[in-house]
Amino acid sequence: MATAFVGIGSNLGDRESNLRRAIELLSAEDGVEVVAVSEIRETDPVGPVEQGPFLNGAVEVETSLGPQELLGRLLSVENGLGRVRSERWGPRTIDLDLLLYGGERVDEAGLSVPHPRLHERRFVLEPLADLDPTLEIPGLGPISTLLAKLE
Ligand code: GSY
Repeated sequence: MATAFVGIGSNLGDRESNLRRAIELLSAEDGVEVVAVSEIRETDPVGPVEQGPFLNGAVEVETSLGPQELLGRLLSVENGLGRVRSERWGPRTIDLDLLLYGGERVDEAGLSVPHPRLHERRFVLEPLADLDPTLEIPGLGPISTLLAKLE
Protein backbone atom coordinates (compact mmCIF):
# COMPACT_ATOMS: atom_id res chain seq x y z
CA MET A 1 0.00 0.00 0.00
CA ALA A 2 1.14 3.55 -0.70
CA THR A 3 -0.06 6.95 0.42
CA ALA A 4 -0.69 9.32 -2.48
CA PHE A 5 -1.92 12.90 -2.72
CA VAL A 6 -4.20 14.10 -5.50
CA GLY A 7 -4.88 17.76 -6.34
CA ILE A 8 -8.48 18.59 -7.23
CA GLY A 9 -9.77 21.69 -8.99
CA SER A 10 -12.76 23.02 -10.88
CA ASN A 11 -13.72 26.34 -12.44
CA LEU A 12 -16.70 25.41 -14.65
CA GLY A 13 -20.30 24.59 -13.75
CA ASP A 14 -21.25 23.74 -10.17
CA ARG A 15 -17.66 23.69 -8.89
CA GLU A 16 -18.47 22.39 -5.42
CA SER A 17 -20.60 19.56 -6.75
CA ASN A 18 -17.89 18.66 -9.31
CA LEU A 19 -15.32 18.30 -6.53
CA ARG A 20 -17.70 16.31 -4.33
CA ARG A 21 -18.59 13.93 -7.19
CA ALA A 22 -14.92 13.48 -8.08
CA ILE A 23 -14.12 12.45 -4.50
CA GLU A 24 -17.08 10.03 -4.49
CA LEU A 25 -16.04 8.47 -7.80
CA LEU A 26 -12.43 8.21 -6.68
CA SER A 27 -13.35 6.43 -3.45
CA ALA A 28 -15.54 4.01 -5.46
CA GLU A 29 -12.48 2.85 -7.45
CA ASP A 30 -11.08 -0.57 -6.47
CA GLY A 31 -7.71 -0.23 -4.79
CA VAL A 32 -8.27 3.39 -3.74
CA GLU A 33 -9.35 4.51 -0.28
CA VAL A 34 -9.85 8.23 0.37
CA VAL A 35 -8.54 8.86 3.90
CA ALA A 36 -8.66 12.68 4.13
CA VAL A 37 -9.82 15.75 2.21
CA SER A 38 -8.23 19.19 2.68
CA GLU A 39 -9.99 22.49 3.10
CA ILE A 40 -11.46 23.69 -0.23
CA ARG A 41 -10.35 27.22 -1.20
CA GLU A 42 -11.40 29.64 -3.92
CA THR A 43 -8.27 30.64 -5.84
CA ASP A 44 -7.43 33.11 -8.60
CA PRO A 45 -6.57 31.43 -11.90
CA VAL A 46 -2.84 30.93 -12.54
CA GLY A 47 -1.51 30.76 -16.11
CA PRO A 48 -1.82 32.47 -19.48
CA VAL A 49 -5.60 32.07 -20.01
CA GLU A 50 -8.15 34.56 -18.68
CA GLN A 51 -10.79 32.50 -16.87
CA GLY A 52 -12.96 32.30 -13.77
CA PRO A 53 -11.76 31.46 -10.25
CA PHE A 54 -11.13 27.86 -9.22
CA LEU A 55 -12.11 25.83 -6.22
CA ASN A 56 -9.04 23.85 -5.23
CA GLY A 57 -8.21 21.22 -2.65
CA ALA A 58 -6.32 17.96 -2.23
CA VAL A 59 -7.19 14.41 -1.28
CA GLU A 60 -5.04 11.87 0.56
CA VAL A 61 -5.52 8.27 -0.57
CA GLU A 62 -4.24 4.87 0.47
CA THR A 63 -3.80 2.79 -2.63
CA SER A 64 -2.73 -0.66 -3.74
CA LEU A 65 -2.31 0.69 -7.31
CA GLY A 66 0.97 1.74 -8.86
CA PRO A 67 1.41 5.36 -9.97
CA GLN A 68 0.51 4.73 -13.63
CA GLU A 69 -2.57 2.70 -12.66
CA LEU A 70 -3.65 5.40 -10.22
CA LEU A 71 -3.17 8.04 -12.93
CA GLY A 72 -5.43 5.94 -15.20
CA ARG A 73 -8.16 5.97 -12.52
CA LEU A 74 -7.85 9.75 -12.14
CA LEU A 75 -8.34 10.17 -15.90
CA SER A 76 -11.37 7.89 -15.86
CA VAL A 77 -12.94 9.90 -13.00
CA GLU A 78 -12.32 13.10 -15.03
CA ASN A 79 -13.92 11.50 -18.08
CA GLY A 80 -16.84 10.26 -15.96
CA LEU A 81 -17.51 13.85 -14.98
CA GLY A 82 -17.56 14.94 -18.60
CA ARG A 83 -14.22 16.67 -18.78
CA VAL A 84 -13.38 17.70 -22.32
CA ARG A 85 -9.74 18.54 -23.04
CA SER A 86 -9.79 21.54 -25.35
CA GLU A 87 -7.43 24.36 -24.38
CA ARG A 88 -4.25 23.33 -22.45
CA TRP A 89 -4.42 25.99 -19.72
CA GLY A 90 -8.15 26.61 -20.15
CA PRO A 91 -11.19 26.26 -17.87
CA ARG A 92 -12.26 22.80 -16.75
CA THR A 93 -15.15 21.07 -14.99
CA ILE A 94 -12.71 18.91 -13.06
CA ASP A 95 -8.98 18.47 -12.79
CA LEU A 96 -7.32 15.64 -10.86
CA ASP A 97 -3.52 15.77 -10.63
CA LEU A 98 -1.34 13.07 -9.10
CA LEU A 99 0.85 15.27 -6.91
CA LEU A 100 2.75 12.78 -4.74
CA TYR A 101 3.06 9.01 -4.62
CA GLY A 102 4.70 7.92 -1.36
CA GLY A 103 8.26 9.22 -1.29
CA GLU A 104 8.77 8.24 -4.92
CA ARG A 105 10.01 10.20 -7.88
CA VAL A 106 8.53 9.09 -11.18
CA ASP A 107 9.55 10.43 -14.57
CA GLU A 108 7.78 8.50 -17.29
CA ALA A 109 5.81 9.31 -20.43
CA GLY A 110 2.71 11.21 -19.33
CA LEU A 111 3.56 11.14 -15.63
CA SER A 112 5.96 13.20 -13.49
CA VAL A 113 5.74 12.86 -9.70
CA PRO A 114 6.10 15.04 -7.72
CA HIS A 115 4.00 17.17 -10.04
CA PRO A 116 6.53 19.42 -11.82
CA ARG A 117 4.89 22.76 -10.94
CA LEU A 118 3.85 21.78 -7.40
CA HIS A 119 6.42 24.01 -5.66
CA GLU A 120 5.30 27.15 -7.58
CA ARG A 121 1.60 26.84 -6.81
CA ARG A 122 0.03 28.04 -3.61
CA PHE A 123 -3.26 26.42 -4.67
CA VAL A 124 -1.45 23.06 -4.48
CA LEU A 125 0.86 23.59 -1.49
CA GLU A 126 -1.75 24.95 0.94
CA PRO A 127 -4.14 21.96 0.66
CA LEU A 128 -1.19 19.54 0.92
CA ALA A 129 -0.05 21.32 4.09
CA ASP A 130 -3.61 21.06 5.48
CA LEU A 131 -3.36 17.29 5.08
CA ASP A 132 0.18 16.94 6.44
CA PRO A 133 2.13 20.02 7.55
CA THR A 134 5.26 17.88 8.02
CA LEU A 135 5.21 16.53 4.45
CA GLU A 136 8.59 16.18 2.71
CA ILE A 137 8.38 16.64 -1.03
CA PRO A 138 10.85 14.27 -2.73
CA GLY A 139 13.73 16.29 -4.23
CA LEU A 140 12.31 19.61 -2.99
CA GLY A 141 12.29 19.45 0.83
CA PRO A 142 9.77 20.31 3.56
CA ILE A 143 6.43 21.70 2.44
CA SER A 144 6.71 24.46 5.07
CA THR A 145 9.90 25.75 3.38
CA LEU A 146 8.29 25.69 -0.08
CA LEU A 147 5.30 27.65 1.23
CA ALA A 148 7.54 30.18 3.00
CA LYS A 149 9.39 30.78 -0.31
CA LEU A 150 6.09 31.83 -1.92
CA GLU A 151 5.43 34.49 0.75
O1 GSY B 1 -3.30 22.99 -13.07
C1 GSY B 1 -4.59 22.86 -12.70
C2 GSY B 1 -5.54 23.75 -13.46
N1 GSY B 1 -5.29 25.17 -13.19
C3 GSY B 1 -5.54 25.87 -12.06
C4 GSY B 1 -6.07 25.52 -10.80
O2 GSY B 1 -6.44 24.37 -10.50
N2 GSY B 1 -6.18 26.55 -9.89
C5 GSY B 1 -5.79 27.82 -10.15
N3 GSY B 1 -5.93 28.75 -9.21
N4 GSY B 1 -5.29 28.17 -11.36
C6 GSY B 1 -5.16 27.20 -12.29
N5 GSY B 1 -4.70 27.30 -13.53
C7 GSY B 1 -4.78 26.07 -14.06
S1 GSY B 1 -4.29 25.67 -15.67
